[in-house]
Amino acid sequence: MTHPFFADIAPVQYEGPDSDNPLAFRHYNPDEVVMGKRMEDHLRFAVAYWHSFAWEGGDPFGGQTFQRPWYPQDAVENAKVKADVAFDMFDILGAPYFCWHDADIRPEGDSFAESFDRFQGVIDYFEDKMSTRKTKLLWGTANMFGHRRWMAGASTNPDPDVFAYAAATVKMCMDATHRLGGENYVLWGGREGYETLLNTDLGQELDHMGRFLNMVVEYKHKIGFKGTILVEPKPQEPSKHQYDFDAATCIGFLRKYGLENEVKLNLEQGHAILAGHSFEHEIAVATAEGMLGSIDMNRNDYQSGWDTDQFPNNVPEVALAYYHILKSGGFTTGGTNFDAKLRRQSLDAEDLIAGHIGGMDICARGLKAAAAMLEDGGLEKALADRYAGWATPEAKAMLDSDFDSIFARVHGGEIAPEPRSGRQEQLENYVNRFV
Ligand code: XLS
Ligand code: NI
Ligand code: NI
Repeated sequence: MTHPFFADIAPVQYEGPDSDNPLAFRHYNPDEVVMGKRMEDHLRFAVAYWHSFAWEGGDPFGGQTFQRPWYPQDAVENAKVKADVAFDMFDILGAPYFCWHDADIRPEGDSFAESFDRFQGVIDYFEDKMSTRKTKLLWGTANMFGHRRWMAGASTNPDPDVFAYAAATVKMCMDATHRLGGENYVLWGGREGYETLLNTDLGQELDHMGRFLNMVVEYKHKIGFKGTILVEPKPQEPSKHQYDFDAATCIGFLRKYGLENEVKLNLEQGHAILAGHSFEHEIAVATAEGMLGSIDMNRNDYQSGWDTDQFPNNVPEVALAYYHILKSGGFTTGGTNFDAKLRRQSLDAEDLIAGHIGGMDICARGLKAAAAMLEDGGLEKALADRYAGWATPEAKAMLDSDFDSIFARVHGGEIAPEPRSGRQEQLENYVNRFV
């Protein structure tokens, strides 16, 4: 412990499902082997610096509710206090990874150069800590949505000076991610979208975003960064419409700009819900294209219509998400980042720990349920049965034939479709045996 903030809280241990200790893991047991791999290596949990340490409890109607020893955050010396407390929390949780934006870790300076120097100072401090601690960097990213300069976008800004500022910012963040051994670099286009088409040249903005992302990839290769470049879909908020709407939109965008072999997706539960999808839909779209990179695990409120970034607490939903992840082979460089924050009334140090324990336990239960379903093979078998017709030589040959020959077979009576049950209720009952 380097700071008294968490001094009353011991490192969290796995105590099993019967434990009534509120600060113990009941399901997340890092060393337990699931489908041939340690749970910690499957899930690859990360703590999000912004929600846990930078966000002060504000909402659109009121400001700061938290009181933390690293406030005010615009004081340079407090960045180190914040880092001390953050690394204490990583140790308490046994978190294998963390993630940051530049803006989370240093106060903004009066010029780019001043912000840069402050940022470098914190990265040095992180590097020093990381040399003796276990927590590694899952990904770094740039906050190009908070400051007023970004109000009309970063790479999609009508002002080329803002494009330039964005390029310099991303270079800085990629360099730092590379230096800290980060395993991915994320771009979430917070204001890469528009408020009104009345003042927006949508085609030009998309071209600029495509060129910018190509510059990211060119720079990755230039510096020898071996991590994965990820884009994070979200349909709206803060922009009315965001160009990275959902997984399918991003994949189309990446193909259009020749990036499909270079960039993968970081999918977030809450963003899937905002786009009108389920989380497993987004994951299935990405895995079908070989483009799943990493996930931002949280939960969105199903009524509110904005991004509530709560800790997950629904095992059946999480289980289906991990089912699709495991089915596609699991994470490589990616992981499970808790892009989740406390509620603004949850004031205590203990709440931060409890939020993460709950999220980690829910994910562990989901992972175990997903693994059990895969090992049992019931869904796979049902899928194979449903598509069995396509395994026949006639069906395969049909795909290489043409409409005229197919017409002849159908018209001649050789083919007469017989509808079969989709068995949805039976499959839902099956899933419920595991969750
Ligand atoms: C916001 C996004 C953000 C990204 C990183 O909605 O989820 O937190 O994950 O910029
Ligand atoms: Ni989000
Ligand atoms: Ni996110």
